[in-house]
Amino acid sequence: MKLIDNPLSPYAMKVRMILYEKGIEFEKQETHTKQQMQDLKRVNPRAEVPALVDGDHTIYDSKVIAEYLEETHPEPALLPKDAASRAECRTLELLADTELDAAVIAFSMFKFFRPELAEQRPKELQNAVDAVRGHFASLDRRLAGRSYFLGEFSRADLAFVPHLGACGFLGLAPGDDTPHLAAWMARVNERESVARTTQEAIASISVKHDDPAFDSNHLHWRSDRIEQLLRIGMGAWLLEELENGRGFLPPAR
Ligand SMILES: N[C@@H](CCC(=O)N[C@@H](CS)C(=O)NCC(=O)O)C(=O)O
Repeated sequence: MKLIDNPLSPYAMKVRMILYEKGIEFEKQETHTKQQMQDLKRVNPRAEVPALVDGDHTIYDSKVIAEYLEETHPEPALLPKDAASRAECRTLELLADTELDAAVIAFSMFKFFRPELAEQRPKELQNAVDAVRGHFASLDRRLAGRSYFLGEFSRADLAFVPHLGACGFLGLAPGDDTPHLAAWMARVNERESVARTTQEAIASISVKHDDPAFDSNHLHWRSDRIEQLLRIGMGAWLLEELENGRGFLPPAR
């Protein structure tokens, strides 16, 4: 089995953690350069990581990969047993992959990718911070009285880890005002799968590549991330970015 990924992608991180949790042997094919991202298009027409190659089968989108791994390697189970809880688990994973990811990416524009925006657009920065904090508060309420999102550890926990971990990296970790979420974060960070994936992400930051795939002057924009920029008042900025070639959309079919 081969995972085509990048150790910094939250979606690839989720899949790596699932593979480690399930003890599945796999080969990593990391995409660090523009050429590798171009090559990825043959496997995933959206040219996004992660993608999984298992024999003759190619699977992409982290949720689809996660479902495939659950079906082919059911133990240890990362989905709850009953149908209603499974639905809740999938809904939480969707929330992490869509709205939470989009809120964190919008915030990261001010804190990481385009730091000059913080001074230029304080109102929009505040909107971006409020959106992330809104997620923290609602996740904190869900976790009250529970060790994990569904009581027992599940894929929902793994789906949230990379996005919330990124918040910490960006200087906005869940704190004392969201104690259940902060305690959950400390709990999941102790898992081997999470610690290992986080280490791999940190190690990859310092490695420099010629012609790097992820270039902060040429950013990938799609789906919910665009919706979030519109919501916080950055729609005109995004259009300018696309017009100036500082942003791009996934390839059309
Ligand atoms: N819905 C997809 C989203 C994957 C995605 O957005 N991947 C980003 C990295 S986080 C990517 O590969 N972007 C392409 C690029 O930056 O060129 C999934 O769940 O796998």
